[in-house]
Amino acid sequence: MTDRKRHAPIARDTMAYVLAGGRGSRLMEMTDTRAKPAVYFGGKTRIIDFALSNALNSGIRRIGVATQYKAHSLIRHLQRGWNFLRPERNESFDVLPASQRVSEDQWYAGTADAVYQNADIIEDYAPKYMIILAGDHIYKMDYEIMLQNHVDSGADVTVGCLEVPRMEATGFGVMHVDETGLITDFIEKPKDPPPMPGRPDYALASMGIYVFETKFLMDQLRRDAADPNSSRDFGKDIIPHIVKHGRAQAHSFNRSCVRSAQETDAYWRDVGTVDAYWQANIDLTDVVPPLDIYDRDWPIWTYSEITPPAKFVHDDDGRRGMAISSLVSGDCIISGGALRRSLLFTGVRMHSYSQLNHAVVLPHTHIGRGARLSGVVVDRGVQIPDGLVIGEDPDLDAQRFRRTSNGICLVTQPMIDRLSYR
Ligand code: ADQ
Ligand code: ADP
Repeated sequence: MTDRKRHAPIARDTMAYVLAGGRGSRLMEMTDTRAKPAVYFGGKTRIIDFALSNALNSGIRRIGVATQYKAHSLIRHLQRGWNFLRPERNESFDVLPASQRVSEDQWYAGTADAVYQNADIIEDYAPKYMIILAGDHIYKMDYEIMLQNHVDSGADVTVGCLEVPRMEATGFGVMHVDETGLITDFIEKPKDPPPMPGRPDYALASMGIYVFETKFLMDQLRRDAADPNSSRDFGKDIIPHIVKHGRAQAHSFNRSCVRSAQETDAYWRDVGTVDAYWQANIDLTDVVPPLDIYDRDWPIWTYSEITPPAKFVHDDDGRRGMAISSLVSGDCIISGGALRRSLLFTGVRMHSYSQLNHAVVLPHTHIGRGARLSGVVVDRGVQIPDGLVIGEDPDLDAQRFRRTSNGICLVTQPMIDRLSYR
């Protein structure tokens, strides 16, 4: 890392607590076997690596990850890639599966409960501050700036927020703030989101990121746990309660988003649908993508297999192995196939005369001879049969695969297996 960062003690006195238990059901079959934070993104990384890398790059050295839904793949990834923080250096990395630690018949009821059930572990580490994060968004943010903002304002809680088009705000917590940034009202997932003053088409949305002093947070969680009407959720219960009875401050993502020289916009994506997932991956094939994953000042850490280089086999018999405007990961062999505007994760094999166009192909997938795929997301390990065509006949695609209203097809192995029975 360069000298862009100076690690002030405030980050070292903070624990990042990443909520990674949700399924992300709008990603359809991609989250049948893994939680959304474990979904592959960008060629080498998984979605959760962004929040974890932000924490690490911000100077935070205590991290807890609460898992629940289909956590095996996520836990394996965390153990392989994120287990380097060391207790002897006052660092810690804890994977905290819902394990009925408080009551024997309960999973994490909601996001607040996912913290409350591990209160003893957190209090044992005694960090002065807690930053609560969601493990399912793609963005680069310096949390240290938000932590400093929290300390400076003396608020009870600081909520990360961004401006979103008003009609897209129905899936968020939406807030009103006064001219000092004090949150005066907070509505979780409003049907008709209130606009920002002077900007009728925009609403101020919560990113689901919160900073608290640990002691205050624990007091709130205990109070909430005693309330039989609470759903034990930050967005539904904890934050609205503090807005009403205490001081909640908004912190704009724009103030602490990390941009490299090439990035122009503050980039934040909830890649929660097949369309959004496909688009955010394909965006990386732009000449100047809105998200710079090559920024050496803000590396996205991950576990990655050790792989041989990608290989392109191009021969004189007209079998052309080539990639145009594409990202190709290690251990891919493009043997006489061609890809354009596509992203291949590790270990993809493309055989002769196959073609990929605007394709996102997850690890260890085989693209059979002469297959032609465009506008697709192909799940891990799928064996695409020789000659299969996707993206040219909408009706046929919709019968065979998970086709979105934008015409993107999600392809999984069970869908391919069903083809051979027809
Ligand atoms: P949602 O997007 O609906 O709203 P939610 O389902 O509460 O998010 O999940 C937040 C995070 O917690 C996700 O990373 C999810 O994986 C995880 N999670 C969910 N349930 C969990 C559980 N029981 N145990 C452990 N982890 C769990 C929230 C806020 C909104 C805000 C949006 C921003 O409530 O106010 O606008 O995030 O995306
Ligand atoms: P096709 O793509 O024509 O169906 P193959 O996938 O068998 O055929 O590969 C053709 C060529 O690609 C091989 O002769 C070899 O040069 C290269 N190749 C295929 N697999 C590997 C591999 N595992 N390691 C190195 N080179 C490989």
